[in-house]
Amino acid sequence: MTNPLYDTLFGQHQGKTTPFLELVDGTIVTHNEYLQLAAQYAHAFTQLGVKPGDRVAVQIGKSPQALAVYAACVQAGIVFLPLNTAYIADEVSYFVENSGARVILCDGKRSEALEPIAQSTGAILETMNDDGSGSFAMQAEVMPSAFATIDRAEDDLAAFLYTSGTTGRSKGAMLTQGNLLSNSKALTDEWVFTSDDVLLHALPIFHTHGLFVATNISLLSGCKILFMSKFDLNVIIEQLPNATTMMGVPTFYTRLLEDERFTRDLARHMRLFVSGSAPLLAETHVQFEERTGHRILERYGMTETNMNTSNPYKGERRAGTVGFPLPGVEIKITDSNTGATLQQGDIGEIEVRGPNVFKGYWQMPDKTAAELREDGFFVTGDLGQIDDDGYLHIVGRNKDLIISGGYNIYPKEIELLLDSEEGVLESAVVGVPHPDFGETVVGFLVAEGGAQLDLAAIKKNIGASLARFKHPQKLIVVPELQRNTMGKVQKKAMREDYKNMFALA
Ligand code: MCA
Ligand code: AMP
Repeated sequence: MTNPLYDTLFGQHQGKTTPFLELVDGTIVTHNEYLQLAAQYAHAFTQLGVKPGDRVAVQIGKSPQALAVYAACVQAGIVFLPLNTAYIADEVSYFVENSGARVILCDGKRSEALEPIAQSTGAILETMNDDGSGSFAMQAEVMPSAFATIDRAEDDLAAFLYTSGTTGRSKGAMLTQGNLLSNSKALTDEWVFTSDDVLLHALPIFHTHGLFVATNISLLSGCKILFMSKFDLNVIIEQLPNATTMMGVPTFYTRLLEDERFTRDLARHMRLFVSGSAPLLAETHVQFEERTGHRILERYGMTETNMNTSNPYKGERRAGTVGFPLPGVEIKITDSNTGATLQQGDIGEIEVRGPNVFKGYWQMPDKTAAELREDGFFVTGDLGQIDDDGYLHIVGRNKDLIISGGYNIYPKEIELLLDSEEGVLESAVVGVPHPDFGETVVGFLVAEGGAQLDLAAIKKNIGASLARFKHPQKLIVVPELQRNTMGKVQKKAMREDYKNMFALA
């Protein structure tokens, strides 16, 4: 094989007029149409001077064309770097600079904001709008609809996905062709995906869940995707009877359960509901089964590792657990301080090893060495326990991270902004339970002696540097931050004290 990822996922569909994407308005994009578009895009990138191994930063809305950019990068050996569409220019600037991206592909509406980044980094700015139009499409449409696939090996990079650190700046997780391929094979088998399936796809395609898990499995199995631009409850309810499978973050499932139109009958044709990216409450699992008769299959993954574990398709799907290691994946529970493997049943750091585990962080050898051991085990920062039957339970996090509606938010990034506000002595940003997003952001501020803090002004100021989903839902002034005897801020205790502030709202 010349390009294992392309040949296995995409190339197998060459020339086939089978449906790949079905849009909400009934439009069908066949596998062949999709691959022809991707080939034109691969030519367009090549024409722009992008070489195999170069990075292309992509911040565009979800569309068939956007998904074809992913295929084009794989076919041309380019490293695909998708970015959350909510990121503002400051945030994008870092990713482009750090990755050395050759091209920034953005929505036409964003080009003015991103142009200075292109100028300062020397990247080429091209546009692609939600309907696929834009400067990039104009160059691509005159290109041939076949492209000679670039040779790649399993160890070559396919994508960079940025993930934040608890202390420093975001890190580019380098994912290889082999990482993506091994995981899509394992998941397709484990979850028994076939070409008869129809996957309801409402996740964004700039993260592992919607991009690699959902899309790669669909490509490998040849199943059709009901392709929605975003999660819209009305559209989901309308389309569910046409689907056999769905993947979502827990917020998808709690929103469905809140709607009385979501009935057993509506879910009658479904074969499988998968949840991940954030903890699914055991009560949601139970309520879902009571309402529909289906047990949600919960799995556990990370940007750096793709999927690690999954509840079984055939065996018992156990609420509050993330199941067993996928084939080829090893999990161990270790002492966070010493790294020593703990006894079965003990709580400790979850470590993972396997073909799914990334190659390291882009140009950050120290950070890579700190998290990826020489023996191949990756230290996840999640705390877990393996029960007597071998199910993995995630019991907490050994990293300061908030997961809101499946999006990761790093408190440190917000604290640094709050601390630099006038009159603020120090701050602590904490994730408190939220009925819709699972967790949400609350900032605690300590004022400098006697200062009166203008919370509205602070909110506005810090908001200018942060994507909307990271904005604190509330800022609270406190006389001091809770600390232990070592002086460490006690976020767990603060979370506990404020755990009902949104639940009761
Ligand atoms: C949108 N908003 C949010 C979030 N999403 N605020 C906090 N947390 C969020 N997740 C805000 C917007 O900024 C906006 O604020 C307002 O909500 C409405 O925006 P809208 O786009 O209409 O929101 P929504 O459609 O209700 O979106 C909620 C959502 C979405 C459907 C839960 O966030 C989503 O699709 N999440 C999935 C994320 C995901 O794919 N994660 C996988 C990561 P304002 O009104 O103030 O402007 S991959 C991963 O974690 C690992 C590998 C794994 O295991 O999968
Ligand atoms: P990310 O950095 O976006 O890849 O997020 C990965 C993190 O999401 C993991 O380290 C976990 O903390 C969390 N996560 C993913 N799936 C689950 C799950 N099923 N249950 C609990 N946490 C999860």
